[in-house]
Amino acid sequence: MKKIQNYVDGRLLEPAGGKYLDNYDPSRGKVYSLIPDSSSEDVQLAVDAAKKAFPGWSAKTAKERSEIMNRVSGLIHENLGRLAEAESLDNGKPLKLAKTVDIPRARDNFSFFATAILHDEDPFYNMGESGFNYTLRKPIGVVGCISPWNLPLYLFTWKIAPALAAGNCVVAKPSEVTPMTAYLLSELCMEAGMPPGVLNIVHGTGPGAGQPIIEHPEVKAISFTGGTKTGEHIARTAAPMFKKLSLELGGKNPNIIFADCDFDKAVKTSVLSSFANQGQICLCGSRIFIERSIYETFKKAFVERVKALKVGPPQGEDSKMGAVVSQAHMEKVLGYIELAKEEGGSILTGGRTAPQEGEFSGGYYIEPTVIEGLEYTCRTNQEEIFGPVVTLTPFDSEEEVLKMANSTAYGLAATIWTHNLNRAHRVAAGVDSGIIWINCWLVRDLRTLFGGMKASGVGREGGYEALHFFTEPKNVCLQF
Ligand code: TXE
Repeated sequence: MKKIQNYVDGRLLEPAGGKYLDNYDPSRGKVYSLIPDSSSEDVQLAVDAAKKAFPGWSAKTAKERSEIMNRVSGLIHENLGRLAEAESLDNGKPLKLAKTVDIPRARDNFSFFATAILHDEDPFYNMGESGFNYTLRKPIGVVGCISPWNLPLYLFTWKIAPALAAGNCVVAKPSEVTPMTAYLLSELCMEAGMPPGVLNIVHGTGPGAGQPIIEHPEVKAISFTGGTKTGEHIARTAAPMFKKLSLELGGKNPNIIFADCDFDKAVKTSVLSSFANQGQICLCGSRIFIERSIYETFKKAFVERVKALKVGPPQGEDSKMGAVVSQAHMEKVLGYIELAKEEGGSILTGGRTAPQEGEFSGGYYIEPTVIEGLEYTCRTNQEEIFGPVVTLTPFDSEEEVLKMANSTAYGLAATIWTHNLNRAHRVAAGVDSGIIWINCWLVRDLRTLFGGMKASGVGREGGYEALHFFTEPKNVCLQF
């Protein structure tokens, strides 16, 4: 049984307490590896290593850091197949998705920030006779990066790359549910010649290994992606210590479809935005609002396409959906489907587990599920399900759909389908979301800001937002 190890001070280490957790393959429902059940002792070793490495790493020029990070990016590319297989096995997502989205994006996260630091500019304000001001950005020091299980290496690197590029040293904890690719990345970092202690990866549970990171007095900033509840807890712990906080949390995203949309594209893309990664992407559009005049036509076309989605073993060539990430998550999602029925919803398709044959019979598979007939205020439409479940709701006016769309505690992403550009920009301005797509979904430019408002988080990731989060800027004013 493969034993994953921590990556501390440039070496692969057993957890100090010698304890391990089971790591499941969700497609078979079986334990296939073990992960360190690390504690504050392991976190202390990692913080000490990061502190020791910080002077050397922050003193390197942007070009020197860029070269090492580009080597990591190149090694991710060279190992793309192996990393994709590991990701698919660990998370349950289709292998094709890991190969075309997750791992290429992890590679690009490293190369993007490795080059962004070569082009970053800081303001200079000239006061003429009185002198001038310049912004001096310094890396923060030792920072904590904590990531979730839905896009494991994609989101893990989305945090550590800007942190490292900006000159910080990192203590990182991937989700205990999907630790494998972060472990494989540590081997690539060693191969790339990343100096010991610059990146440290401590595996374990939230309370066991995550909590010691967020409360450690020498970890000066925390970048977190995960559930809103955990985000609240991290904020409560870190805020009184005046740590910089970046929280990318849950979502309950509206997908707003006007009658004048590009109908075929809206249907096709909505299937993707509803069920990609088994609906386990914080950007998925789980509440579909359709202008009443096309409601029945859209519903028919959408449900037909959803019925055709094949749920199967992740390595299956024609599997469009794989397994959800864990037994606990499957039960959570199925619980919400039961709740939807109690709240008066009717299941148009799906609503059950999708049991597989043979070695995959123990896996966590759920049919893509479409529900209509619910009040926009009911729990099913207000709470994050984070699985292959969407609801359909008709609307009669822009005002009404904005009221419904903005009615949840969340404010992460939104999609708007219309050819009326005035309306597109008006609705984009009116919807409480930090990330908005018009006539498309999940089209990403890494230079753009990324993040949400309300219960979807605090701060923005992406581009220079991320780099600047991981620095302390000073204004220096000089008089002749
Ligand atoms: O996230 P958690 P989970 C949503 C989704 C999901 C819910 C919970 O609704 O059902 O969040 O998912 C670490 N101190 N999203 O349980 O618990 C934990 O070990 C420090 C949306 O996976 O938030 C893991 O590494 N760290 C999200 C990370 O936090 C702690 C994607 C996320 O775990 C900790 C995933 C603590 N006290 C889930 N407790 C998105 N926005 O993309 C936990 N952790």
